[in-house]
Amino acid sequence: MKLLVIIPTYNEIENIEKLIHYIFKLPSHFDILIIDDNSPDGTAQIVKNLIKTDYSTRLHIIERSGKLGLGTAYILGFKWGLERNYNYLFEMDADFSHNPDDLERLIETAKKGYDLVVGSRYIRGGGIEGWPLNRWIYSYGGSIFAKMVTFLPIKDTTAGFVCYHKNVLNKMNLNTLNQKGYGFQIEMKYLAWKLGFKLKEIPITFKDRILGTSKMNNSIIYEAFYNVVKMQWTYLKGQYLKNKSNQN
Ligand SMILES: Nc1nc2c(ncn2[C@@H]2O[C@H](COP(=O)(O)OP(=O)(O)O)[C@@H](O)[C@H]2O)c(=O)[nH]1
Ligand SMILES: [Mg+2]
Repeated sequence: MKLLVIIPTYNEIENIEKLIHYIFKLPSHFDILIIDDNSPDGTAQIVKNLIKTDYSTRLHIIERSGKLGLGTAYILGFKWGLERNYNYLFEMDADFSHNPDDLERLIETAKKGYDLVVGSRYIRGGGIEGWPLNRWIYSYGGSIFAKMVTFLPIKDTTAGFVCYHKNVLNKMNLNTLNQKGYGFQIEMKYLAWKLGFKLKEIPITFKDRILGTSKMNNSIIYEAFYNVVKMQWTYLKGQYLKNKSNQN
């Protein structure tokens, strides 16, 4: 069984090497794909050195010319992984907010027969450490808002620590998913649900980054609110799945 962890990076030089070593020491055999957007701090060079010296078969990098956003980075990563027949593909941040040990719990749960497993901050047993109140309100408020508008049966709709069975991604028309940040995360779960896949949340503790800086900004949050409404509206008009799913 082939497992691929996709990690978008923008200025993660303090985190990336340690994270890669950590993941490769886990009991399961994960491969890693880094999508770097020409980080000015030289993140890509660190990864390329590691590919040369230690991990030529398991570690991969795609370099883009500039900061093009999280959503498009993941879509590129999904396509890359599907072409290479990975069975399960993971989304994960580079900054240790997501505990790499939880990758094992995600895959364990997926193997029980779930198509999409979400590492969830907002179910019993999950949580967030180190976020200021306003950050928490945006995130939790956004999650509740998305649930209220769409009825999506997921508590942490903006979660970014996710395991997908390849069938889920194959069924999606990835080219039509053009949202950023939070909006992208909500839509991935919404579409998987509407396509009839089995979803499951498991509790995780999300820790705010210790090193490096956040790339989140208000425009990404506002866009997500607007797009949730638009998504549900298009669905109710009967046009959503036609555009967003593959016919095959
Ligand atoms: N390739 C790429 N990675 C990004 C971009 N924006 C954020 N990231 C990465 O996405 C992950 C989450 O971003 P982060 O700044 O930690 O967001 P936060 O945790 O919500 O504050 C980190 O691994 C970032 O390096 C981007 O535009 N391009
Ligand atoms: Mg982060």
